[in-house]
Amino acid sequence: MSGRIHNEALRSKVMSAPDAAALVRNGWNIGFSGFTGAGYPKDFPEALAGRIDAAHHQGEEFKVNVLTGASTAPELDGALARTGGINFRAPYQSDPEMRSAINKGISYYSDIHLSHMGPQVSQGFLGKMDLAVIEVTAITEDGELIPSSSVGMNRTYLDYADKVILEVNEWQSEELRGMHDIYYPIGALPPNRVPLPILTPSDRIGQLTLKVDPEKIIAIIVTDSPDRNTPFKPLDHDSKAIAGHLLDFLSNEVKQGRMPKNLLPMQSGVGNIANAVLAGLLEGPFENMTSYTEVIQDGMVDLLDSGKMRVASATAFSLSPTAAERLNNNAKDYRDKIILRPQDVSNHPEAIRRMGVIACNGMIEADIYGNVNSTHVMGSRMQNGIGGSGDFTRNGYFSSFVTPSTAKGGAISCIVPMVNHVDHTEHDVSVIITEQGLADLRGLAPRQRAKLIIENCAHPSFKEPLREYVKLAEKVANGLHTPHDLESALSWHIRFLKTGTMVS
Ligand code: 0RQ
Repeated sequence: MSGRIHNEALRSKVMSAPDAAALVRNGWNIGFSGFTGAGYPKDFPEALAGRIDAAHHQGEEFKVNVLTGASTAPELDGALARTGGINFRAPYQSDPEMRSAINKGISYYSDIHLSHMGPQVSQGFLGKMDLAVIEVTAITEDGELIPSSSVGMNRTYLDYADKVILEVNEWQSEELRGMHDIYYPIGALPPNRVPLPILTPSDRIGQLTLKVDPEKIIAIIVTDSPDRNTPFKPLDHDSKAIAGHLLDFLSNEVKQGRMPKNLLPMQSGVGNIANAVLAGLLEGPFENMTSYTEVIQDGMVDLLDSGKMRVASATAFSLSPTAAERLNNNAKDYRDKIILRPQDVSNHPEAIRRMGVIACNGMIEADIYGNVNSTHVMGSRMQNGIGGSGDFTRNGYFSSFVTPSTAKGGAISCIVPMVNHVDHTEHDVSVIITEQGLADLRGLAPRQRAKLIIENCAHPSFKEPLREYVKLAEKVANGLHTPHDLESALSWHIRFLKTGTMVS
């Protein structure tokens, strides 16, 4: 019996993962904990996958809808997608098996802004929630839940699901207790919504635990497995160059008096480049920084350790194995520096706009006018999803997008005449950065932006073809505000699909 279940009555609900999976019915809408590979249930999803496989072998229909906070791990998205038993998935995912099921048309996928997910579930837009499966660190004597390494959608799923299965994960440090801030009033629906009283990233406004109606708990599983925790790639030339351009830009903003010396709260997306930007900040001149973001990566833990960053507010960790170990062993030392909140608070437009958050996210491609595609490859294939990038981009003080200027060994230009899909429109994008340089688009009209993006950000081997495109577009377009040649605007993508390269 786990020493982490302090409530007497709930101890009788402990069972094996396969026994818990046997309680699930075909067609259920299931809300799982988990955000960027942290705090997802470790054993139940594999057991459910076994149940789905067994049903399929018997020739029975068995599919479920899988809702999460954001991306999870092979043990959840991978295991369930492999069965072909995911009918519908939302929101952000990044698992190769899940991606394949989406792109083969086996699973429907709805790519919802992460801050919208809570309200949409509460409003019933995604249907009735049958089950919540939530990883926790421990259960208190009075039956409240100590969250684990992510909070994500847990408050909403626990409130709205008919039934609840808990995974008590003994791998998670018990000293995470005290790091969370769960604000309940924000779950109110219109016309009863309330203001979000966060004025600075360090503000604590809620309680330390999640509430659950004990009557809803149908099973408790005890686990002891680590989060996904993938190592970051060593910093390469491109990511260092991109980080350098952003840091120079921020220094200049301070010099111009447009930002305080300690900057404004930083948001940084997932991935190696985002981590490189954080590493750059470690070397940079800024002190006393804060972060209001959704994920805490290694670079941010380093900034907290160095004292350069005072506080980081997020909804989840996304750490390498070494950083996860460091955090797990010293969790209590981070309690006054790290706050984990539900994702409808960490990504709330009101807080992001009020505090003037600096947004920095990865992208697949940008076009010459500043529209950004974060999600689609060659028009139709889903890569991961929009995640929280839209929450921060639309509402931040300014928004930057980063990418190497080319992909697939130089065959693809990440600066194109027209994006093959738009996630962030030209109206929301302030700055585009590649290893080549930075284009500050603020205050510019489309044709002025095009010149800057091509000259500052495109790879040298694609600069001339982009200039040629602009010349042609200005000749044939039906207007000179955002000139396009509609016949060839997507020809670079078509060429890649036909020949394997955008190079003509
Ligand atoms: O493909 O894996 O087959 O090699 O896209 O690209 O360069 O490894 O970059 O890991 O930083 O991801 C936009 C996907 C960038 C990510 C995206 C191919 C490339 C590779 C990945 P392979 P890289 P990253 C915070 C905010 C949206 C969500 C977000 C993302 C693969 O940043 O998902 O920002 N962002 N959330 O080869 C075709 C191009 C390409 C391309 C790259 N132009 N055309 N393929 N690739 N550029 C987090 C959350 O919200 C939870």
